[in-house]
Amino acid sequence: QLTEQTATAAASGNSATERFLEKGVAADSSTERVDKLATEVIGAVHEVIRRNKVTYEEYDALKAWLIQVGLDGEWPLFLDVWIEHVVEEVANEDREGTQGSIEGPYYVPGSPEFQAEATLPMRDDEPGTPLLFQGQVTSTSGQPLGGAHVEMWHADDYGYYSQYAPGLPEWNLRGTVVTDEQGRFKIHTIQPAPYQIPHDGACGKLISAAGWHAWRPAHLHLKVSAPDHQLITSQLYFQGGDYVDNDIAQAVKPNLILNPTPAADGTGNEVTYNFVLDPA
Ligand code: MBD
Ligand code: FE
Repeated sequence: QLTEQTATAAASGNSATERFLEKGVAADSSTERVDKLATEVIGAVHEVIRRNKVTYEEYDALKAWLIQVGLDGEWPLFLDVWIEHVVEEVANEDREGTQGSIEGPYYVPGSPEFQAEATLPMRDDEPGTPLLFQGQVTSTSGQPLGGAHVEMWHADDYGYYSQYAPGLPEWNLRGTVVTDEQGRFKIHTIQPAPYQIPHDGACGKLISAAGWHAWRPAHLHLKVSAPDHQLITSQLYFQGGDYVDNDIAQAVKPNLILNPTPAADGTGNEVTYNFVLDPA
């Protein structure tokens, strides 16, 4: 019998921070670009302070809170929940193929690879409604993309991600499925539950102080890639699910909502969703 184990803000936050630092990020922005962006961001903050007559008490509270975000390892969480969706919007505004969404803080590259039809790694008694997620990957020119990689990762029925919560097998509910010659894939998994972001850390403190809620709708994360094509990072949601209209991370788009139907073989649900990749 599986028991619910709590993922503390500090534990999942520090894993996310470590993972991100390993990525080794370098933007080669010019001095002019850095000057412009930094000046505008700082100027926007000044503007908020003047307009709202921010007090020293509030300034000190902000300072303590910003320090705490770092100590809790919650910068990846904070940025991906409240900022990334606008970066994604700007980055992909010219795409003609399938729309995507934000990556979020819990992607891990290098998940186990499977051919065309596979069940994501999961526990023998993995709770949740079985879901068959199937489809085809093509290019915007209509060409089927065989050998494309469909990477999927998602939370379990309790809302926990492997490698960011204690007690889960390393690659639980994470896998890479390689499409067949016709670009087709079939992924057997379970439907994830809505996800409550950790609320015992600095981000949770902001949420309760502001009277917000901490929930994201149930979602599947995906990265779809093929040689000579632009990678799509996406998330898919479930029609009628809680928080689909009220995602704290503002990462839901109408085209990203699935409507699964009872599976032909009688076990759980199935849904078809196709990906169209822009040329690189
Ligand atoms: C998640 O699972 C997620 O996808 C995002 C964007 C932010 C926090 C947790
Ligand atoms: Fe997520």
